[in-house]
Amino acid sequence: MSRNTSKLSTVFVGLALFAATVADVSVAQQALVPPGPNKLKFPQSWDKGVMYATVDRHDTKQYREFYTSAEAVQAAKDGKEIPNGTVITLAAYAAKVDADGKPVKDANGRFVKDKLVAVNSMQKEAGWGADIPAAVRNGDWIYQSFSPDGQVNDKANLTGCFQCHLPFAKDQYLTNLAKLAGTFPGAATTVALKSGPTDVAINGFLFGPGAIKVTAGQKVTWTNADDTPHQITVTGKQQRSELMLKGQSATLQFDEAGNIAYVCGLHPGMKGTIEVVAR
Ligand code: HEC
Ligand SMILES: [Cu+2]
Repeated sequence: MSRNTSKLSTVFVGLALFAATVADVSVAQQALVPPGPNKLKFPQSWDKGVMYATVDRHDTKQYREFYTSAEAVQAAKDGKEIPNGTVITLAAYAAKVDADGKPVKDANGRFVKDKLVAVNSMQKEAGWGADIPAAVRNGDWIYQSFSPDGQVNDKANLTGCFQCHLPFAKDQYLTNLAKLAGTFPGAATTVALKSGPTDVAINGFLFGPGAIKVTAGQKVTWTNADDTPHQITVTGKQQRSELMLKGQSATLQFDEAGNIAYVCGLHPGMKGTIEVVAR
């Protein structure tokens, strides 16, 4: 009896976690974390820290740099908890584009930075998570978004920051812990992509092919060849894949005939469709 009860409660906790990680509009609209100023202050001299990674955002035509302290890098390398007092800053730049609006690439095939458009920061201090609703809490990390001149962006959806970073709980809520630790597979590591009728590659922030057709009951497998994590999120349903880091695959099964639209839960501008035909 008691064994059954504890099994059941595990299921409920699992479900609650799942529901909380779905970056679903209705949840976001509840404004669990109010926008506007909070304990996190503008990270002065953010660009004096260690720049530990950069990302080309093909979906939003941005170039991003990540900064933090030498202490945080060392903790990640040692497999330890990132210390309280850590500030991690994401500097988002518009990518330089050509006359057709396509991002210009440098000699290494990487985006070239243009104007700084936002400074997003996550910081951790003992007890800071206590104010955050349990459904979205990220340990003691809190978030804020600033304009380049250090003003709080009071339109920023701070609940969204917590929701998107929550699935990375086992990586201390960082989407890039392996980059911080220096263990991330380098650009030279190529990912083998399958091209069967139910395989979708993720490459350069695009689903390839973007539209596929499967039979009800079939499974679709996505494989991530990008340096950035991705996650399949079916629009209008609570169906969502595991996170995929570079080289990882995830599978979802579609049992009912109909048209499925999906996005990447981490990069909602990435879109794909699946036509599920009856058996
Ligand atoms: C739609 C999902 C999503 C939302 C919403 C989101 N992030 Fe992130 N965040 C990411 C992803 C994915 C990365 C990895 C870099 C990239 O792809 O741009 C990232 C990286 C970061 C990093 C660098 C550290 C790390 O995790 O690697 C910081 C700092 C950060 N985000 C802060 C914020 C703040 C502040 C907000 C809210 C204003 C926010 N994020 C909202 C998905 C999200
Ligand atoms: Cu993605």
